[in-house]
Amino acid sequence: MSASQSTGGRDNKGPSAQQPELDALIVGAGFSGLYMLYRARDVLGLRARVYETADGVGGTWYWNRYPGARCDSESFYYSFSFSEELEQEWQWTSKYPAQPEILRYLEHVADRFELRPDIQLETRVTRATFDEDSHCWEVRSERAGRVEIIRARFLITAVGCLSAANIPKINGLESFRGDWYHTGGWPEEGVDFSRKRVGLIGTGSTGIQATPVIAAQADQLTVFQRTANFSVPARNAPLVPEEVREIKANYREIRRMARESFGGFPYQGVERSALEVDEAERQAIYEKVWADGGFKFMWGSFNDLLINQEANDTAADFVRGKIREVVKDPRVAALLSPNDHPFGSKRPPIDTDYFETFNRDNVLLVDIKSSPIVEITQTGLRTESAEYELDAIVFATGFDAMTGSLLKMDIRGAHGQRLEDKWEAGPKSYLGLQVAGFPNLFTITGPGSPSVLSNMPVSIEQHVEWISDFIAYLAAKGLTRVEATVEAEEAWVDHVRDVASLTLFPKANSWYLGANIPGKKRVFMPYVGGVLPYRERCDEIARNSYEGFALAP
Ligand code: NA7
Repeated sequence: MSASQSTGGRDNKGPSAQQPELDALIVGAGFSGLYMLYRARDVLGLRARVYETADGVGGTWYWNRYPGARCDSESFYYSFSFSEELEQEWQWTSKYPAQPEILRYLEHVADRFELRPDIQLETRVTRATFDEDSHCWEVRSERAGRVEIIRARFLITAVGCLSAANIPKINGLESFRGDWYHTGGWPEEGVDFSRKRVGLIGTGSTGIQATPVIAAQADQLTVFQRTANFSVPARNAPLVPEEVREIKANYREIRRMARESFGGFPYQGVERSALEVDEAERQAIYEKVWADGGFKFMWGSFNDLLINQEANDTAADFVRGKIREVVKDPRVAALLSPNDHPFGSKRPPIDTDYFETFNRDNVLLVDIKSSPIVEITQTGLRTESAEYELDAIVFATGFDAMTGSLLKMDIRGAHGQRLEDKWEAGPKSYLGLQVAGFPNLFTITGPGSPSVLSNMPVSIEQHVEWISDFIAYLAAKGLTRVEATVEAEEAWVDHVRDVASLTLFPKANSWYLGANIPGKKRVFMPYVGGVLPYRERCDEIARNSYEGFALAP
């Protein structure tokens, strides 16, 4: 099947029906973009290309090189499942892989499947416009100061959910004489904090990972905390040969379990409420999962922590108790104890010695909720009540999650509608895969899909495979235009909201809701209905001749 046949090329109608240079333009070279390219090019035989802003592949794992950057999911399931050879030949070295190891893995994937010739690095998409005459996307990009324009039948975004850095606007930053960094754009050569007084703003997963590592290196670390966060010990450890053998022998079953689970993790969830056991048993269960470490504290303890406030309180109390046990200064322990959101309603960090770090003499915790930051000065940072001398500032302040990286591309759909306008009141999407009014655009792990609430590679593979199957279906039928209907989109958006409202998630000011970005509409963006039900719904839609999509020749 030739490429032009494969997407039903319209071949004879003059300039308005001009053939696109590409069948698929994929934006982003992280997990999603690499696999999408492989499927589009090597499985479907399409003319496909990846554009990537960075000068290397890796996406999130290219950019997030901050000290302590590590995956919160275990290596053996935070990885691709599509190639058994890849599974068998790659050696993970630790339970929770550090950033350099994941980056090496993704570089290996790019090399192994010879993806690099079709990946154009240092290329930033600056506008994408749908051309109704040719049913193509006209994509404008910049590379080394030069503007390029290319036409593609399908535009597939693989831009990640946490890629648009949130650097808070704080007066005086430009006057700061020291160095400052955002964790999501860390210098490739690293940063040496020895003999430095470092200020770190933000106590999400990133700040919690970075704090112990920076504290061990710097002269002084001051952590500026706006909201105290729950965190569970990771209990990271090297993988021993026996474990590796066991994992490699059981990969098919591991992958099946992950795909058929709620969150994309290859573990059985538990079927018991935190309220159906007595206090002694509950504490014993929490102690066990706390000792095991990681996300197991959430899914391996009780099944109602995210839907029942009373159940949740038992987990929150347990974690607060642990913070008091670990942190020697009761005043600091109290400040580190979250009290304004349910456990797990913000993305739960997992850590290595986070709370312990506040027992160090060179670490200071500053509460910027009661005394907010006023300005950054030439020599440090000033809050309402004190001034701090700093040589370097680290912004661990997160991302304009889920929508930020999509909106940055200035996507314009049918009739010139801008995605930014369409999403003014919050993102709307059918299945998190397509947006009504934006034909031939597919959004891998877009808002409205499980994405950030799941083990990402599982959700990424599901999306990539579903999109590939859809494109193959369109090609087989000679169709060149596909668009989610407004009705299907509205129904899905309602469903996403309704399911979220059954949970405790909306009670937190989290980035899931856009609450971290001033002015962003408060809408719960990911789909909380679970990886398996979501997959089943997507598959059912495909079986029903892609109901909810309008298809045209
Ligand atoms: P997060 O989870 O969004 O955390 C950002 C942190 O920065 C959080 O503590 C915020 O406090 C704080 N923050 C954000 N803006 C400000 C301002 N303006 N002033 C002070 N403090 C601020 O980002 P991460 O990078 O840690 O993690 C992102 C995801 O990456 C993570 O969930 C994993 O999925 C991987 P707040 O809580 O909003 O009061």
